[in-house]
Amino acid sequence: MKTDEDCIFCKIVAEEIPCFKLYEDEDTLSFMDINPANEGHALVISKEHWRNVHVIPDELISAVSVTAKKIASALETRFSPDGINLVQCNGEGAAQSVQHFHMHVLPRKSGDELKLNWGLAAGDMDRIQEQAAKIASTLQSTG
Ligand code: DGP
Repeated sequence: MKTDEDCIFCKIVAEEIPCFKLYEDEDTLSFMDINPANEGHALVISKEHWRNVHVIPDELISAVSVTAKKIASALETRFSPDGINLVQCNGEGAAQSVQHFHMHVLPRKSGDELKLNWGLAAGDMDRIQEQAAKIASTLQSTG
């Protein structure tokens, strides 16, 4: 499998650093974002290291999309947000900060005025862990 030893997401895939895991299958992994733009902000990544949309193989971007749909459904069931964005950033001008293909699953509140460049503020880890447990249990009960 293609990996990059300097990549933080490859280290999460290799379990060298921890994450609040929501779901995994052969090709994808989903976990909570530790710099959440909103409550319940989750990430879906390809396990293989591909930098962006321009290079990731079709079957892996498809697999990431299917997992993102699954996570979005669990967020919808558990938290009933006012909306959900799927966001995927490529390149400096698009505010891509981690150079490993990933999709953001972003619950929205009406009027939150979330901007695409939402910044990287540290989240409350206890709160993120609590949300992760709720989402993971919803995923288990809904398949
Ligand atoms: P982007 O800026 O689109 O490349 O998104 C990268 C996201 O990854 C950003 O919202 C913060 C998040 N992130 C960065 N480092 C870590 C980490 O070590 N663990 C987790 N769970 N998320 C991370």
